[in-house]
Amino acid sequence: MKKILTMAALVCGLGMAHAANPLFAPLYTADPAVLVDGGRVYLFTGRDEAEPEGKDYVMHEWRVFSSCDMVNWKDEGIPLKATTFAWAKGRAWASDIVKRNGKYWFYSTVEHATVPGFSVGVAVSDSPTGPFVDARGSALITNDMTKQTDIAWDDIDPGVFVDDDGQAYLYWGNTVLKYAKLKANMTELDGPIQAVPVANFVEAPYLHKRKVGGKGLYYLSYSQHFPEETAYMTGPSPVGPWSPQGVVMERNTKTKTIHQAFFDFNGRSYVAYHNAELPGGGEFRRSVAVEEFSYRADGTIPFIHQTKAGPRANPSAACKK
Ligand code: FUB
Repeated sequence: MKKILTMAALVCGLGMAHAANPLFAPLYTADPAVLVDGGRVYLFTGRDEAEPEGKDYVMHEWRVFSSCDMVNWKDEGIPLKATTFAWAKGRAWASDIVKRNGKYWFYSTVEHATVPGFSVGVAVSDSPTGPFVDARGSALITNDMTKQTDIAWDDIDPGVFVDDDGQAYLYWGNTVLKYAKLKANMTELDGPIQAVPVANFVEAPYLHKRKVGGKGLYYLSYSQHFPEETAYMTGPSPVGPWSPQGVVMERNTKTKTIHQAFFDFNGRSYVAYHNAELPGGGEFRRSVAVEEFSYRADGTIPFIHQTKAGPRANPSAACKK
């Protein structure tokens, strides 16, 4: 089946599409998450299936695409669906992925079937392209575990990060930013859920780290305001204290969300995000895109403009074909 999809995709230009933003036409995709592994970049997305006049997200599955050069992308299929989580009602919203001890851990938003509201599940696989299975058999975070707001969608958008000392952190949230440590098994929280006051925070928290001036600098990026723009803060540890650094990507014109993921691949730096610039795109028919950028010498991120051209070719000699 996967082979047939790949052939079909080749014919319609998806299987090894030339990178020009937005990526992955004719699919509508959203909420990028990125893993670099074996010299190859794996870009995970949600899939928007709303009709042109749709009034809400229709999202049942996640997709994964991979590239050795940021220009040619291979459709790796559907690594998991909302139905992978038997306790979920559906709604395959934003996700994030990390590799630990040779396994791939996928944290994702889904609506819970019995605990009202959205929740976070964790799935695991031996391969970045799946198939993934539910790692717990139950939600990791449910709406009733957090009390800062009454809204049903405040426990969405997990962003996972494993620090060099092996400690894993999960950030998530809508309206209120939250985080918790994860145990080494990656399937249990390790300590209390902490709320982080961030002015204008909406959603899509994403933690990454770089070495700047010989020291680790932590970047916590997120969507702020609505319609959303991408902002970030920096800090000396995975839990701050955080210094606001401002806006790095402008809001979209055809959808109110933007959902970023920062990553380095083969010596260059990138941000993945979504807009709705594919033909027929709109609020619930979004499309993932990628931009290359360079950090300033002091580690700060410059304002990044959305482009139609997308990244330059960056062939990775280490890429496992
Ligand atoms: O895709 C559904 C929701 O829209 C995500 O969870 C948010 O980040 C926003 O992009």
